[in-house]
Amino acid sequence: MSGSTPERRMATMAAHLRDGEETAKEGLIVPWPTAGVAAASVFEHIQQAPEDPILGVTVAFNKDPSPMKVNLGVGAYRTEEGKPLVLNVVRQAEERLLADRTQNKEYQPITGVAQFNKLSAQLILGANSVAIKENRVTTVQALSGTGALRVGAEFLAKHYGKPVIYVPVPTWGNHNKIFPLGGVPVKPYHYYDPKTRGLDYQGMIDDLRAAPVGAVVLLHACAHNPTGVDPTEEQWEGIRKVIRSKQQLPFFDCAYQGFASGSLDTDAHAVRSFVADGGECLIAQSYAKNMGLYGERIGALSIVCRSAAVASRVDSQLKLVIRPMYSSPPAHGALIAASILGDRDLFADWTVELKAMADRIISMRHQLYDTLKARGTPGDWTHILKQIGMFTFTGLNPEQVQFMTREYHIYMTLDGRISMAGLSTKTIPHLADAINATVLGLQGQS
Ligand code: KET
Repeated sequence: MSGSTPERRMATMAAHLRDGEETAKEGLIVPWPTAGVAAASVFEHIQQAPEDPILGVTVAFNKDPSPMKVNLGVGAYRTEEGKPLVLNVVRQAEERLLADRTQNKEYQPITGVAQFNKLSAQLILGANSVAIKENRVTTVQALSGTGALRVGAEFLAKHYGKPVIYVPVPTWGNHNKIFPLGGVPVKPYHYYDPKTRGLDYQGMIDDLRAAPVGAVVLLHACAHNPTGVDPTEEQWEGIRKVIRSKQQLPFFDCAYQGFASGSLDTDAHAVRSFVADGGECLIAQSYAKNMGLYGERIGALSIVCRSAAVASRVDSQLKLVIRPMYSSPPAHGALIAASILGDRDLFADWTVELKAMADRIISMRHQLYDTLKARGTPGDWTHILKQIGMFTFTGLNPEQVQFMTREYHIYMTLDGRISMAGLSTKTIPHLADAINATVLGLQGQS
């Protein structure tokens, strides 16, 4: 109903309620709202919401009938044939679970599958982690990386004074929604320098120095999304020193362990350096990408504390955050991940499959770079080779992106990010043609 105001809606509802009282008195049962009253929805005022900037790209892609369409929007791995990949180790783990007749469908504990939690902490912190040995780490199963961030946010909102979280600019778009909705306002820190297409290290350090003592700082553990730009080991050391000197609280988002370098340990370097200094931090882990378990929604939140006693109390409070939110997490993804993490052979096979995915992405970087060079596309495209992880932050602007979608049916986020994992040897020439055309076309107009 256009022109519906809150006052008018209240009046309509009040009229419905009066009708209801009268018919109740008369002993009649009528559907609500009563017959004869023009049925206006109590939701009439609701506006159509825009699609999500990342997942909406897939929605648009699915509607496009063109046979040449390519989806480089969402960060989801595809094979050379452009198909989603279920890892062999995942299939094997599932077969074992299916064959195991002792498995049941009971509720999991509020914090999830205990073995999964233990193994997840070991994966990110290292099997010989001192913090784990001292029982200073509490880990809860989460609904993938997003759920881990959200539970972490609500925990901080409840128990960390008046929290504020500093996030890099740019960052994964959902950070800016998860934290405020979880009760933690977001503030920006400098991260990416569009001029160099690299890290604005000085800007980042200056902003962290200027941020309040005790502020929470969100750090991408590796393979920064969307830029693909990570600090060097030396720069991580500088960042760590500033954060610790200001008693700030690091919150690592680790959605791509293994995808940056191909090695699980190398990609855990930043997190481990912050834990090795004895200080505290939060870590959100996701198995969506590195085990290809996107739809299973499996991840973990770890909180590294100063003592076992504090960790135990933190754990008890995490339960109070989770119980009214979704009670307890689903079992299947956790059981798959725990089988892989806990079995020597499956774990070894997993690292091989993970490395193969990372290598294919790196090979896509080289092929795209070489093809643009061969086309003579104006511009310096070396950032395609230098950037790390699933994405290339191309530097293309929203008009160029829209042109490529309209004319070439190539789908990507408006910020010019492309998922390298969505490319194949077959689709690279098409993408290079599109980039070439948009760069030349817009240059021609200016
Ligand atoms: N953190 C980062 C940095 C991230 O890129 C993602 C997903 C997540 C967390 C959450 O993933 P989850 O599936 O909840 O474990 N990023 C891709 C998918 C998405 O936007 O949901 C993406 O950027 O395409």
